[in-house]
Formats: sequence, structure tokens, C-alpha cells
Amino acid sequence: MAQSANYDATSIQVLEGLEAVRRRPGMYVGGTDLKALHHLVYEVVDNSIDEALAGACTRIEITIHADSTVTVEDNGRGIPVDIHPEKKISALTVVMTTLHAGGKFGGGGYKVSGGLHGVGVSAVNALSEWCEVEVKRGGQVHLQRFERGYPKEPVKVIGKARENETGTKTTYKFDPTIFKEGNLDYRFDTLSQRFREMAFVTRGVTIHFVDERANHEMTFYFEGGINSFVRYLNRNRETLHPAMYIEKTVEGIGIEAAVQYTDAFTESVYSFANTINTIDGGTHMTGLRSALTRVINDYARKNSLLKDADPNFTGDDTREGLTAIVSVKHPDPQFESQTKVKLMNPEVQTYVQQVAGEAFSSFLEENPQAAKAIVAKCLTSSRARDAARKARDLVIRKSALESMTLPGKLADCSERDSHKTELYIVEGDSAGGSAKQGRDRHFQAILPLRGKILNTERARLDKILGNNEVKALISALGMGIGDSLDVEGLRYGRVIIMTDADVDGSHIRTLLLTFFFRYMPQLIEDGHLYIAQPPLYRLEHKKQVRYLYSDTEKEAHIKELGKDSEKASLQRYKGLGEMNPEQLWETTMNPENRTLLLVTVEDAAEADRTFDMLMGDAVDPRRKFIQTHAKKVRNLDI
Ligand code: 0RA
Repeated sequence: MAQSANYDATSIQVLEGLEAVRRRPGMYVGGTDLKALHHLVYEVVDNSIDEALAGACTRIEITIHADSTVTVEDNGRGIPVDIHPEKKISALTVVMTTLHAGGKFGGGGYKVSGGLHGVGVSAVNALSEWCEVEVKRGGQVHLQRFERGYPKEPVKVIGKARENETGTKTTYKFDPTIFKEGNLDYRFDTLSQRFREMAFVTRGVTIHFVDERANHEMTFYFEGGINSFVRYLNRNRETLHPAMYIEKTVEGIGIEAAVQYTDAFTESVYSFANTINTIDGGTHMTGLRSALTRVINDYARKNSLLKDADPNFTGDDTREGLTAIVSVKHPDPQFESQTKVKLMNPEVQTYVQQVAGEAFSSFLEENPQAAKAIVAKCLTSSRARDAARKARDLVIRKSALESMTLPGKLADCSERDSHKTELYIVEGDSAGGSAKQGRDRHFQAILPLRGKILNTERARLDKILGNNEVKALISALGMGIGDSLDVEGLRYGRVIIMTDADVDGSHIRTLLLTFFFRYMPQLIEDGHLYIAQPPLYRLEHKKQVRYLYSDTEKEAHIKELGKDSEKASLQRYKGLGEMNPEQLWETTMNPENRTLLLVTVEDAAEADRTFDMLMGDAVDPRRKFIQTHAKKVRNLDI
């Protein structure tokens, strides 16, 4: 009797926990959108990664099935299935239905744990229409099925496992009544990127990713851990020296760092804490950066590469061309917030600085050629920064003057209230002409840009600032640039990039996004930046005209017409210039009909990364990139 009362009390408590997740998914997985949907996958995979970190798992198999159910299978120890001593139910049921139980329950847990939100797989279970967990352990295969978090029956044995064969296989279907925004579905690229990162920072684990929806698969295994990561990031860049790598444990904290300079102008530095990509950095990142700057300064002084009169290199000087990863495994990581993008443990900064500093210092001593190349790079970068600062000041001062006189190419609108106005940035003069004629001049302004700004190969963005097209853009927007940004001055509530749906269009859009991301980030943060969506096709049938915005939509309509489709005429728009002003207005500019994509900071950051590749030295990867992405330019997957 006592036992069953206890059981009931426990179950009620458990289910209340999961109901809370279902009521407020935002609190647990960050929302109900595409990002949150992907978090579900990460949350499940994180558990298997934890097994790998514990040295108990070498292989993780992730499958997105055709019906968008997801299976994650590992060869770890298997979730324990025996009866939990306090809760009197199977440990498996406890793990799947108790928040925070994760892998850490039962004392003998892990040294380190990722678990993005710390709520573990139970949150995924709560947000799944159904979820089945199969555990191989103790020579048997066990199974339990859940629906919306509720166990359908106790754990049952469904077969035999080979001796010593252990592992966990979780299959779930996200609950469409929770994730109900549009037709949400997993993105291969987003997932594979994340799995690649996980494999890099969890050395020795093989991650096999299969997408059955598209017959796509990928395997990630990196012998060299983050050393391989650095080589991967630099695969299209000219490196200045072989990578430096250090791995050391201090006070129970695993520290790994890999560093390699290239001739690039930008930096690629990533930090991880317990395999989580801490995109806002934190103490591990700060420790690494200050170690590098200090060691390079010491070396340059000692070897008279910096003269007495020269100032020390700043952090900015030592980051140009830097590719580096720092990854820590901490038993008790402190993160800034729920979303865990910044590591806060203060001791980590000291330890990373020590470990990376010592290693990098020895590296420079032992590799004088590398040391020379790195210092030379820092010198160039410091001088270029100085020159760029002067050039930029000039541009800013000039554009401040010019802001009285708006650029000649701008066809401004008559409305002055910026809450009501829009600026279309249009690629090419001919499309610019159509847009000028087609617009509603009361609130829509047009600024045509020539494709020319793209040809600044390997352009430093500073150089682009001197470009006339860009200057026109800066003064048209009226909010200045860089450090002196003033959003109050923004002359348009919406700034809309309108480019062709082809390679050049995607190229110019990447450039503009990168430009805004680096020099006018607030424009994006405050939600002012958009991308226009012109149609790809015009389909005319029996005097009826339809505009179609994707290939899928086109296929669907042609299918719908059936035999009649022979009588229809289909026009593919290769560029905006092929539309007459009325068509452009109807399909792309008229607020009643058009679709605009709001640019998020993440989109822009992605474009920024792409920009590095597009503008880099290596021609082949660039060509390949443009070709493979040319077909998809309609999505914002740049
Ligand atoms: C609790 C304890 C142990 C392993 C696990 C959980 C575990 C959880 C997951 C989730 C996905 N894959 C997993 N693999 C293992 C340790 C059990 C032991 O000491 O044998």
C-alpha cells in the first residue's frame, strides 16, 4: 500500500513536470520554432555525447526518417533499466519523465555533461507526439513507449542482446500541436554543421548522420579533435604555419586549444564548453585571446621585431588571420543564461591563459619561422588598421557632410516619417528603373546599386567603405557607420534588399548582409532589414496569370493543370529586369501581395562567414560554393 501511494505521488509529480514543459516550451527548449525543433535533436544527441565524453561510447547514429521522426542510437552503456530505489519505477522511466534527471542521476554520473538546457531528454519526450526508447543492457533489449511524455506501459523486454552489447536508441516524433508554426522540418545543413562540431570536440567518436528524406548521409570522425577542426576551417585559406595544439587537464578541467594563423583578414575563433558551442565566448575565449596577445608581444619585444617606440600589439592586431578553437570540459560549468552561449567560470580564464600561453610561447621558440610570419602578420594588420581608421574617419566625415545632399541615384519618397517609409536597395540600373516606375513614391524609395562593388576581390571591408555605391548607401540611410552609428538618424523603417535570384544576386546580397552585420548591426538587431522575394515564374493559362515563388510551387501548379499544362505559357524570370514595373509592383513591392524575409542576426552572421569564403584567395571552393548554392538562392541559406 505504502509503495503504491509512493508510486502515485511520484508519477503525479513527474507528470506535472512534463506538463509544465508542454505548457511553456519556451522555458525549456527556447520556443516552438525551427530553432527549438533543432534543439530537440541536440538535446537527445547531447546525451549520447555525454556517454562518449565518459569514454563509454564510440558511435552515434542519427537518422531523420522520411516522416520526420528522428532516431538517435549510441553504443554507450545504455540507460539503466533497473528499479530506481527511491521512486520505485524503472530508472529508464525516471530519466524519460523527470526534468533534470538527464544522465547525471544515480551518483555515478559523468565528469562532464553538455545537455544544452540541462533538462535532458525528458523535455524532448514531453514535446513528442510519441517517443520510444530501446535499451540494450545486461544481455537484453528493453523497450518503453511514451506518448506526449506519458509512459504507455512499464519497460518491457523485447529480445536478447549479445553479450556486452549495450546502447540506447531513442526515436521520437515531435508534437505538431506544440511545434505548429507553418511546416516546420529539420534542416540537413543546420544539423550536419552541429554534428560536425560535436565530432570535432569529442575526439574519437564517430557520428553517422542519415537523412532518409533526401537520401543524404554524412559521417564525422576526427582523429585529431579540434586540431582537425582548425585544419577544416582553414581548408580554403593560405596558412602561415603548421597548427599548434595543446591538451592539458588543470584541477579537473580539461583544456584543449588549437591555433593557426592564415593570410586572411578576418578571424575564425570558436569556443566550446562541454561540447556546447559557446557562441558568445566567455572566460575560456578571453583566456585564449589574452594568452595569444601577450605571448606575441613578449616574443616580438624579445626579438626586437617591435621597436621600443612601437606600441604593443592590441587584441585586434593579433586576431586578424587567426583561426583558433578552445574547448574546455568542466565538471561544473556556469553559463550566463538559459541558452548557454557564454561560459562564466572565472577560474577557467586563468587556467586557459596559462596552458595556452605556455604552449604557444614554446611553439614560437621552437618554430622561429612561424613566429616571424605571425609577428609580420600582426604588424601589417596593425598598420592596416591605422590606415583604415583614418580612411573611415574620412568617409564618415564626408558622408556626414554629404548627408545633407542625398545621393543622386536615390529616388526618395515623399513621406518623412521613417516609421512609414521603405528603402529598396536594388541590384542593377535596369531593375532600379522598373522599381522606380513601379513603386508607390509616397512611401517607397529606391536606391539602385551597380554590381561593381562585388569585384573588389579579397576586399577588406574597409576598402568597400570607400566605394561610391556604398557611400551612397550610407548617406541614404542617414545613420552613419561603425562606432558613430546613430539609429535615430535612420531615414527608413524598412530597408529591403532586392536582388536577382541568380549567382550574382546571391553574391551581392551576401556582401550587403556582411556589410550591415559588421558596420550597422543595429539595423539588423532592431529588425529593420529585409529581403524581398521576387517570383521565379510567371504562369499564364486561359488569361489567368499566376506568379510562382519556388520550384515546388511551380511543379504543384503544373501538376494541377494536368494535360492542360501544354496550353499554359511559363516564363522563368532570370532577373528583376525582366519584369515590367507593374509586375514588379504586384509581385514584389506591393505590401498587399509581397513576402518579405526579415533578416536575423544569425542570417547575417552566416552571410559574414560565407563572405570570407567568397572573397578568399582559393578560387575553386568559391566556384563550387556558388554553383552548389545557385539553385537554392531563394532560401536565405547563404
Ligand atoms: C544514466 C546512467 C548511465 C548511463 C546513462 C544514464 C545513459 C544515458 C543515455 C542517454 C542516451 N544514451 C545514453 N547512454 C547512457 C551509466 C550507467 C552505467 O554506469 O552503466
